[in-house]
Amino acid sequence: RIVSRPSKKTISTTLASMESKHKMILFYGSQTGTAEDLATRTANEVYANFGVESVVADLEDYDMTDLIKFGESLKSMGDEVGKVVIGFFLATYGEGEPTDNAADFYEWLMDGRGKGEDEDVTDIGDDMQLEQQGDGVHYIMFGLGNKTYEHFNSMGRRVSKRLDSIGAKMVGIPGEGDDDGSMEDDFLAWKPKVLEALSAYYGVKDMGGKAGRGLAHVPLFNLSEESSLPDKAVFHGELASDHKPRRFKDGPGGDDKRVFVEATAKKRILYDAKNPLFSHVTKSYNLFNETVDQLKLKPSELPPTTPSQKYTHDASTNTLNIRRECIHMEFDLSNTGLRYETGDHVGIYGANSLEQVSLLARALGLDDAALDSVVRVKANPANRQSAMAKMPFPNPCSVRTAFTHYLAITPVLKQHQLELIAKYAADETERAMIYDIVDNRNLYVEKVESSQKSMAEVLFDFRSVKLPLQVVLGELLSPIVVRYYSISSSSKKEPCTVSITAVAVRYALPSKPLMQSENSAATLQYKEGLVTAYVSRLHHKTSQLPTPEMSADDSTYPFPPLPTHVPIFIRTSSFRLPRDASAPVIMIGPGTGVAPFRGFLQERVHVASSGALKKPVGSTWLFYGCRHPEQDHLYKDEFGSLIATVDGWKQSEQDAERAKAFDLRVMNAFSRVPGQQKVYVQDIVQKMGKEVYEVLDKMRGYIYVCGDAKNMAADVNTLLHKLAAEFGGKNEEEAKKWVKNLKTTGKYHEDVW
Ligand code: FAD
Ligand code: 2AM
Repeated sequence: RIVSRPSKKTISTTLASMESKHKMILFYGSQTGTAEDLATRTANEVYANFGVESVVADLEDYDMTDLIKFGESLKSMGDEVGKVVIGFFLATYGEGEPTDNAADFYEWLMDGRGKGEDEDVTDIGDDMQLEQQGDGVHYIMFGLGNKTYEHFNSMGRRVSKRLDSIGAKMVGIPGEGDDDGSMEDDFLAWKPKVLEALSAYYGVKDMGGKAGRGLAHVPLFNLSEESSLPDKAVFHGELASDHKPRRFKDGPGGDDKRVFVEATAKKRILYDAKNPLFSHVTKSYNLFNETVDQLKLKPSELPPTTPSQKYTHDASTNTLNIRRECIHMEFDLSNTGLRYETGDHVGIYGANSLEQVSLLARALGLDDAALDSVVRVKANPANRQSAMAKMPFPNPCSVRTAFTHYLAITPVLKQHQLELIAKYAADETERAMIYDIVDNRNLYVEKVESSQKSMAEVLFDFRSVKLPLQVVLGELLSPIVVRYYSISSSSKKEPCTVSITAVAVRYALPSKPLMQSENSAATLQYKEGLVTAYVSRLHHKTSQLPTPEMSADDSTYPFPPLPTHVPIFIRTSSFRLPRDASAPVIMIGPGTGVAPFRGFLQERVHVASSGALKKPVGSTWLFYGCRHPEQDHLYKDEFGSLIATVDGWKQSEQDAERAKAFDLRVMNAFSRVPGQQKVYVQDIVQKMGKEVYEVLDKMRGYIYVCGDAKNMAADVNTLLHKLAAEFGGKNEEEAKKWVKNLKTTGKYHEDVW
């Protein structure tokens, strides 16, 4: 089905609209916004340091076949018209794949083919070869990846190799960021080297760094107040990609003024990251809500507010008890045209809490009237980067809306943000202290990063800093980025519902005021994750919903939709059950890693119960791990009743055939039962090592691993090598090959984070 898409821009037209002699376009292939953020920071520095205008661009918005044409035209023009550098900031996603917005570019570059504006793949010439057609293109490359994945940074590496092979030339050295270590450190190490190389290539003097500190900051945007706009012309948290108020249907009422375009039979809407569906929550319940993590406090360390859902403070023992909470939440897809497959991910945009917004407002000295004033972000003619800069969020909107729905106001402040803040410090001692932190990575880690100080917390420490609102809104704060969740429902069983299984991120860290002496006492600051805190707020707001037990009663289901709309979209994954349901599957998913396997189990039982299969469903083994059987055991009853269903079939004469090979088992590992040894999932897999090996080696079996990437998935991978040695008699090389072969033949899948 063709869905309208905006026409693509070209490199040539963008370059033609830029004024400086030398120019730069920085393309990003971003899944969570980090690549875009690093591209933007590089663009700003290139402009500030060299006066070279730099545009940041989404690969998806451009017809990248122009890369070749423009290389040729540049060659024929010669250097006197100015030099152009193309930047690539490319994240590697999953098992060495491009991010969604880089997929077309990648396919074209590798194959010499491109996608046109519609769905068709348009060949640029029959099987056109790009060999040597990149001659004239100069580029810089920063790849973003994670060393725990086998295909570390394969996008950056493969694209560089391909560009070099067609004659393009890299300026400076390639950057490689490792999310498992510190992306920020890797970027900061690469940046000065590439700036030096750019300075040499453009033949311009570097005016940036410390030399630029004496210069006043020229804001990228101006703000105008729009006090008389009707409500309908104002954004209230919608996430439209075109950044223009549209004519909407009426909103859902209540205090939520956002308005939504809904798909109809006539008009299909393509819901994606840039245009999410505002979905109703149809069900929500706690899988656990335990008081566990206990932190001893001094009386002075009591956090400012005590929302009872998240933590409690025991004054008699001065203990902060943080609740661990896991939420099962369901979203409605009915009548939206939006579909998913079991194993896909759902992207969710969160919103900041009232408390966080008020805290930042206080730090900035904004009263309620200022927070509710409607503003429009406009290009600042005094800053040449401005005309081409992307609007930071859909506006006009109120400052409160921007802080609530669009901007990430809680993350730890980064060094480059502090550098900009320093320009607005009136007090010299404070300014010097900020620059000390900016110039000394260790000091930054000790003073800011280790306590995850947010913008509000930093501003409370530096009282002489007076930030103009347009700098806060337009430059200092980054947009809220989407978080992904493994869908925990089966599309076959529940085609119109996606569910998530999310554990709330909550912790407390000691924090000291930045301007106080070394010996001053630290206070404990309570912190929480943006999207899981939002999901938890939604859950507690919606906990008047029927409980899961009631949902078994058909008369109470489906529930009336709540006046709650959550921006979501579906991201396709390759984490799929085998097409042939008779193939045996082994699933390993401790903690919330069990999420997709709830969907897998539902699906296997559903297809077996449909009776449509020629062959019985194959063995289905889930290895699950958690801390304690009575505390955080997810979906215990639900899995128990699925097993009971299959056992029931086995007992019945009529159904015994379909259940014959359907060996459905859930095996548990508990790691924190007092008086017992810690048991992890890989321990119980090892106990069944021979059977597991045989399922994979002899019975066309599949293995799926979901959850923690850093330790668990790596440990399971190591175990598979051990099983191949122990039960397959393989030496190290052969075991490696065996595991690799499982992966390349699509028998070994990981969904890890
Ligand atoms: P954020 O605001 O992003 O905060 C998290 C950050 O807080 C961390 O990165 C860290 O910097 C900081 N932090 C956290 N704890 C501490 C601490 N103790 N000390 C210092 N700093 C700390 N999550 C699920 O719950 N269920 C799923 O099914 C699931 N599936 C996923 C699938 C994929 C493909 C991916 C990529 C992720 C998945 N996640 C899942 C993780 C999820 O996307 C979010 O990352 C997670 O929920 C946290 O988001 P948040 O916005 O609440 O926290
Ligand atoms: P722990 O926190 O008690 O160490 C879900 O988080 C479960 O995964 C918990 O029981 C946790 O145990 C366990 N876990 C922690 N590290 C693990 C690892 N490397 N491999 C497997 N399970 C692990």
